[in-house]
Amino acid sequence: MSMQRCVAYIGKTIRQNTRAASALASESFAKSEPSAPLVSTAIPGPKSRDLFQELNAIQQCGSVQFFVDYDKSFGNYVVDVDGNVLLDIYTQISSIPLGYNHPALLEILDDPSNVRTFINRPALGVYPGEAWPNKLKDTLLAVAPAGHTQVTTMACGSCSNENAFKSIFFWYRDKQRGENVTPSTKELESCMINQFPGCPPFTILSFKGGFHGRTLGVLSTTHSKPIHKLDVPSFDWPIASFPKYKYPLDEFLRENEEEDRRCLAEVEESIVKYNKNDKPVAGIIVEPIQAEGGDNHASPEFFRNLQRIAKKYGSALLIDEVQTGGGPTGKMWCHEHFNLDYPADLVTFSKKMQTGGFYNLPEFRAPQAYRVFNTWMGEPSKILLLEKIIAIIKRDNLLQNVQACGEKLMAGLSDLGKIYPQHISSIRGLGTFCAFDASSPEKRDNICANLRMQGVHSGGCGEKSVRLRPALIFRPEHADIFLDKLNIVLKEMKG
Ligand code: PSZ
Repeated sequence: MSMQRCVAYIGKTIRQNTRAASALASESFAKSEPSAPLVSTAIPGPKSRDLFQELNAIQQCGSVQFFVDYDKSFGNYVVDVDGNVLLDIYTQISSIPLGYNHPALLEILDDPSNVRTFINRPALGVYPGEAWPNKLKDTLLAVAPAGHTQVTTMACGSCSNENAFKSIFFWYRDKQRGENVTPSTKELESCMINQFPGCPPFTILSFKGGFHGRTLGVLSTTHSKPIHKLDVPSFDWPIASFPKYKYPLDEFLRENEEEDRRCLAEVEESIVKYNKNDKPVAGIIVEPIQAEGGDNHASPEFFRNLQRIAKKYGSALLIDEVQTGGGPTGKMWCHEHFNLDYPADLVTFSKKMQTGGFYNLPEFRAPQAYRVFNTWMGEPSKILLLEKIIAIIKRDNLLQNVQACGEKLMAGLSDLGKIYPQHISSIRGLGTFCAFDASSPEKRDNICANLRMQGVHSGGCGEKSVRLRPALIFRPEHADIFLDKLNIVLKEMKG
């Protein structure tokens, strides 16, 4: 056998063995999972309600839906403390890629050196461990969006966006400074009392319906619900309309293209206006699919043109992949569906990626140390989880699985939309990142509540949408269960 053929043969054998191992792993995984939902009490049940009283005495916990038994939850099923077994298509607000108690993740703790990573939490910006550069290369950089070689970890989605904004502002100010990047004494003094020129009036353009977090800076770019913003001072930063499409998309091509043009014109007008008023638009932040705001999609053309506008006016483009990143749209990064002319300047992530953080092009690297910094700056044990998660995504072809399940979900939802047009409409999705609209906010809440009593835990978003955020290990048989239960709920619905 020639060397070349020998290498090809070994490669093939490894691939076959890996596929066999993967099939076995998925089979035994499926066997350990409950085969169907089972609801035996109201949800929240009596135990959840008792625990609620206990917690409520300590903190405001009005957002708690039910208490979870994390020992019993497995795979795609979350089990509550009252023993109800729910097919979870909301997965901790879209944050657990491999479901509950995945054996590969549990195995991580069998290795003593991993245990040490869990207990010795470093201040990563000053004392990273020996393995840290390689771990970043093997995980976050191995799955980086094309063109990205720089990554900084952070604790959560909000603080990733906060620090991405700061990186944009540093970049923008240094562009203005030109050759002489040394700040003046006046700048250094005025920044200490929140004044110009040390604190320049730079702005970030965001979109109506966008959600980028709740901390004080990014909250100025969050516009999904008044309750997030009420009573909190905000920056006067530009806000443009995000497309609101008519569905099905192929029936409303002309209208939706016109909608793209309307929104992009608003973006451009806002930039011109703010730039003229000495509030330069240093950056634009956008979700590839507006999630909290109602699963609002925009076309690849919209995003390509948005990037062209950003370039034209010298503003950075920050794509917030906190909810869309990590595979639920069938690609690791949702904006990879858009075929942009250039890499996005910055891409933020958290949720399914286990750690918060952001990718940035080299020119967006903070110009001095300690300018993007905090005590923990991420968490190495989360990278151990991410390392395994990425390996399982590859081993089990989970992105292909997401695409196949997404097609099944969309086909099933479209069928239900035809049977119950009075109840559900505007069915939309990419991969398993799917949603549909109910006929009113109350009806949406009813659908989610009734689905839960049927054993399916879903989530709402926007004004009247139901969103699906299953784990990447959600399989076609889970899609069947969900569609079957939704059919029961819609059949029983009045009005
Ligand atoms: O109600 C809330 O605070 C929720 S419910 C879902 C989220 C927040 N998502 C968080 C999120 C996001 O979806 C996008 C697109 N960008 C930023 C964030 C903020 O992330 P965290 O919550 O980790 O700070």
